[in-house]
Amino acid sequence: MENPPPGRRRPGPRRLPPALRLPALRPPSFSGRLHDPRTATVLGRWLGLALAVCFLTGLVSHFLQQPPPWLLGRLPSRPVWGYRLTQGAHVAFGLAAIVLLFAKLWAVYPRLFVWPPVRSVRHALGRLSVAVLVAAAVFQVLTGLLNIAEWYPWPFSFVPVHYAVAWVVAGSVLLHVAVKAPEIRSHWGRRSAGTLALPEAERDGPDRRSLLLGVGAAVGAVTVTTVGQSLTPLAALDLLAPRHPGYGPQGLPVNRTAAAAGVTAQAVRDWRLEVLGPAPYRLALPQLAALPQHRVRLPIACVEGWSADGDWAGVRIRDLLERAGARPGSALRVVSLEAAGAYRVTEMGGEYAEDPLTLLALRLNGEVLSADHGYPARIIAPNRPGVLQTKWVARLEVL
Ligand SMILES: Nc1nc2c(c(=O)[nH]1)N[C@H]1C(S)=C(S)[C@@H](COP(=O)(O)O)O[C@H]1N2
Ligand SMILES: [Mo]
Repeated sequence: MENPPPGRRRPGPRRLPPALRLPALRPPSFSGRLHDPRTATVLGRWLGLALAVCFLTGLVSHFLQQPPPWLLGRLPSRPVWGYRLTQGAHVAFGLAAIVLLFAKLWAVYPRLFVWPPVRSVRHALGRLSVAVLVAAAVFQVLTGLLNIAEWYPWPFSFVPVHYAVAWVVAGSVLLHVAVKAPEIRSHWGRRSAGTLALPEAERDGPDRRSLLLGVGAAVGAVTVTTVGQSLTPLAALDLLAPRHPGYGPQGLPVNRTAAAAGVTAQAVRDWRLEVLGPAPYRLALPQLAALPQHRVRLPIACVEGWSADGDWAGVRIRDLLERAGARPGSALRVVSLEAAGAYRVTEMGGEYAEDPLTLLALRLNGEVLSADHGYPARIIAPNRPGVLQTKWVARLEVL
C-alpha cells in the first residue's frame, strides 16, 4: 500500500467518546511466581504417577471382571489379597489425584490466557490436546469419586464409560508428556539448567516449597482419612470414606442390602440350591449344610475401594460341580435370587471354580449368613472383585 504523503494523517477509524469505548481486550497478567514450568513439572510428576497407578490397577480390575479371550480361564486366584491391594490402591491414588489435578490446573491456568490464543495449526492442536486431557482427567476423577459414594447423577452406565475415558486420559497424558518433553527435562531437577537459567526470583524458593508442602499435606490428609477403608491398620483414621471395614452386620460392610435387591423372606423360605450340569440336582439348606464344610479366611474387596476380611464357611464349589458331573476345570454361571440388578448373574472361570478356597458360603464370622450378606448362600472366592462375590445364590450352571 502507498505511504500517505508526509504531514497528512491517514484517515483512522473514528474514535468513540470515552464513555462508549470498550475496555481494551487484553489478557490478564499474572505476577504469581508459582505458575511457572518448574511448579508444573513437579506437580505433573506426582499427578502422572497417581494417574499411572490408577490406569494400571484399573486395567487389572477390568480384566478380572471382563477377561479378554486370551485370559479366559487363566486369571490368578492368588494372592488372595491381590484385588484388595490393587483396587484399594486404585481408589486411594484416584482420591490423591483429585488434589493433585486441581493443584496442577491452578499452577498452569494462566496459560488459558495466552495471547494470541492460536498462533499456528501446531499450537492449536497442542492446546486442543490439553483441553481433551483436562476434560477427561476431571471427568475421570469426579465420576470415580461419585461412584465410591454410589451416587450416579448421570444417564450413562459408570463402568464402561469410566473404562473408555481411562484410555482417553492415558493417550492424552502420553501425548502431553511427549509435547512437553523438552520443558519437562529442563525443569526436572531442582538444579536443572532450566531453573538456573531463570532469574533469581523464579528459582525454587520458600514459596514453591510451601506450595508443594501444602499440596503434599492435602494429599496426605485425604489419604489418611480414607485409606483405612481398605488398609485395616489405619481403619481408626477412616473418617471420610463412605464405607468402614468392620461396620455392618456380622462385622462386614454391605453394599446392596437384601431389601434393596428385593430378596424377600418368602423367596428365601422356598429356597433350594439348583445345580445344572450333566447330572443336575437340587439341595435344601440342611442337605447343603450336611456336605463337607470348609473354613476360609478371605476378603471382600469392593470395586469402590473398601475391603475387609471375613471368616467364611461353606461347601467347596468344586465339590458341588463334581457332584453335578462337571469335568474338572469347568466354568460356571452363578444366578442370584435377586430379581434384577447388574450382579444378578455372574460367571466364574474354571481357575476359580477349581480353587479349594472358593466356596458357596453358608456362614460368616461364626454365624449363619445374615440376609444382607447373602443368606441362604453366597459365593466367596480368592482374588476377585467384590461385585463377583454373588449373594443369595439360587442356581449354579456348569458351562
Ligand atoms: N446378587 C448380588 N450379589 C452381590 C451384589 C449385588 O448387588 N447382587 N453386590 C456385590 C458387591 S458390589 C459387593 S462389594 C459384595 C459385598 O458383599 P457384602 O455385602 O457381603 O459385604 O457383594 C456382591 N454380591
Ligand atoms: Mo462392590
